[in-house]
Amino acid sequence: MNIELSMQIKSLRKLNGYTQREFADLLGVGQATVSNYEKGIRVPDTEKLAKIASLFEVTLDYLLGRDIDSLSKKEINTKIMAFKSLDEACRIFLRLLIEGDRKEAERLIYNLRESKVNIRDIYFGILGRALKEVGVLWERGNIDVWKEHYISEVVMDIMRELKVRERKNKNESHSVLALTPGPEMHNIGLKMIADLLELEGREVTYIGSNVPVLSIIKAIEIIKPNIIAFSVTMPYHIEAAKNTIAALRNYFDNKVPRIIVGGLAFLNCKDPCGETGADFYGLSLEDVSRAIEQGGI
Ligand code: B12
Repeated sequence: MNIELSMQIKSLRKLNGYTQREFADLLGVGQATVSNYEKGIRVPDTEKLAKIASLFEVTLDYLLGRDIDSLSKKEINTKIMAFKSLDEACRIFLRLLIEGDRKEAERLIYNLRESKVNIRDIYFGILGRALKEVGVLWERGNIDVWKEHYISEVVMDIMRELKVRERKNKNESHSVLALTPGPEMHNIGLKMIADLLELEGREVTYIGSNVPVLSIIKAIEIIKPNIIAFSVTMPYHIEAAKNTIAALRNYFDNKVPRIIVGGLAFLNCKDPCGETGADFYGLSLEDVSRAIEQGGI
């Protein structure tokens, strides 16, 4: 697939967080010109192309969409060692998957890990970021739902394989139960956190989505976790988190393990703990680690 210059400009501008006006000011052109670049109505001249490439710290080849299309598979693998940034690796990974070249996409990730790129960076900086970009492409109608599902599945397979290849630290001091409440299906972000906690040496029981409350209670009685991590993505599933947490509090009374909630759903929520009845709200792996340290029943 040949991603056009217009799409590259639009996607780089968005990924770098500029509005059309801000970007136009940086380039020294009017907003209408940027809009025309992005619609493919107008093509930047060579001077502007060079300026755009340098603003986004990409090569001209990359901007013109030639980077991948002109590279052979072998060249892609060699290039992996010389990535300028995780961002570039992420784009190549996503492009391979959109083109349906799963093998190369997988190889890219495993090669990165073998060349000692940190697993946390691979999870959040490449796989997670690629998924977020998939969300943008899906929203814009640039990729179909099946492709979104397919890419999520490939990402989960890669995560499993990466985890199997890792050596875990031995420090099984705290245990974590991780789940998404009720019908919340977005569970990859939480699985990433769960995997990394496990590799740090925590004992993690990840039970994913759609687990009935009675079964969560049974799990808690058996596992006795120090902390329970809930991930919510859809704002309308905050209610499911709230009901589940209320049921746990009701059943265990004051002996319920500490609870942390996180995920995209809380982005515009002023008081995630108040809304759900959780003890902590977090954005990241570090927030969960901090909550574990503060934890205790
Ligand atoms: C993959 C995906 C799916 C997959 C999920 C597969 C799976 N097993 O997870 C499938 C196809 C099932 C799906 C379904 C739907 N999806 Co969807 N999906 C996505 C997508 C593309 C990626 C999600 C992802 O994994 N992101 C990467 C991870 C790493 O990010 P994350 O989840 O935010 O997690 C990070 C943080 O939030 C945080 N975090 C997460 N959990 C927790 C927990 C704690 C305790 C802490 C401390 C931190 C924390 O840490 C993580 C790492 O940084 C997003 C786009 C996006 N922007 O994310 C859309 C997106 C979330 N989906 C969306 C929608 C609308 C849906 C559907 C309603 C429609 C549809 N597309 O079919 C359904 C709803 C299903 C349901 N019942 O829940 C919208 C949501 C918009 C909104 N907020 O209202 C998005 C944003 C797409 C979009 N651009 O519109 N989806």
